[in-house]
Amino acid sequence: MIEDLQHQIMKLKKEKNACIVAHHYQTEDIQQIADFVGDSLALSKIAKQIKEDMIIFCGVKFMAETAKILSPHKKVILPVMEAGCPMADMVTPEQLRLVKKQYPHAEVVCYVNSSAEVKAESDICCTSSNAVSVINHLDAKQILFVPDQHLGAYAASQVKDKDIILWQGYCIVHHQLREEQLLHIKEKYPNAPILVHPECRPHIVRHADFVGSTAQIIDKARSIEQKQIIIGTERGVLYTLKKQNPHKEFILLSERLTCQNMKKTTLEHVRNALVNETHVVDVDENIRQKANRALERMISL
Ligand code: CIZ
Ligand code: SF4
Repeated sequence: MIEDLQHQIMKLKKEKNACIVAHHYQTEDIQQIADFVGDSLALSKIAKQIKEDMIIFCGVKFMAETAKILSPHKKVILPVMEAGCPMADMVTPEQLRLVKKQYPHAEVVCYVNSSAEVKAESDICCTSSNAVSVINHLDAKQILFVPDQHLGAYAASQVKDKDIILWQGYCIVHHQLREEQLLHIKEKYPNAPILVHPECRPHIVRHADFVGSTAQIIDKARSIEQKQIIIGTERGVLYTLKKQNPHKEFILLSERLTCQNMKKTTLEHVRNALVNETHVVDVDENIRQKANRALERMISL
């Protein structure tokens, strides 16, 4: 059944001249049929380069929107419109405009996990792989970082001479990790290095041997000699980790590391997306141009 659907999708994809991209947090059966699997930075760059006219974006809404902002002439399809990101919803353009007034000299750095409207209000975007270098690149001494307080705090711990004002957003998946859980696992696997995502809270990041985006965690795991590795990010990364490192064991910090929004997309949805060309992601042209400036400024670094 899964194979039948996957086969059907591969056929439709060719007929429609479509490209399927998937984030590392998608289910395994989706990652298997994707032309590209990556973190949000890699997927934004890929979306710009692909030759096909249509992009089927298996991820959450802000990611498909980012692809549309960068590739306005392509048809970008999000198979499930309700696949959102609660963190992205934790900042609205109205709220951001108000807070910007309080800090007129600050530059606004916006994590890509945000709406097109919020990106349009920002000076530059960043992802979890480049937040530190983006901040270091800016001349401003004061930075307003939205919406992830944990990625912002992690970046602040890595840069000098900058006053970083944090928004109070967070990822509902990574935020729930408890220090006691981590200490318990660390006791059980004392020699296993701990690799975590910067969306985790500081009391988790403090114990980590490595902090990075999904793609950076995957790269790091390949170069580690130990056979057991502890992972502090969404379970979808386990697919690539296991595929690339068949002789290593990956221990997830918590069984609850599942992003329900990332898991909304099924193979049936992808098939229907190709057949019906739904749901088309569109961004108002005025917003798109402003958001594009913030994204392109990041990409050009
Ligand atoms: O949504 C997330 O948590 C992202 C964008 C993770 C990543 O590192 O790609
Ligand atoms: Fe949003 Fe967290 Fe899910 Fe990423 S893992 S899409 S930040 S809720």
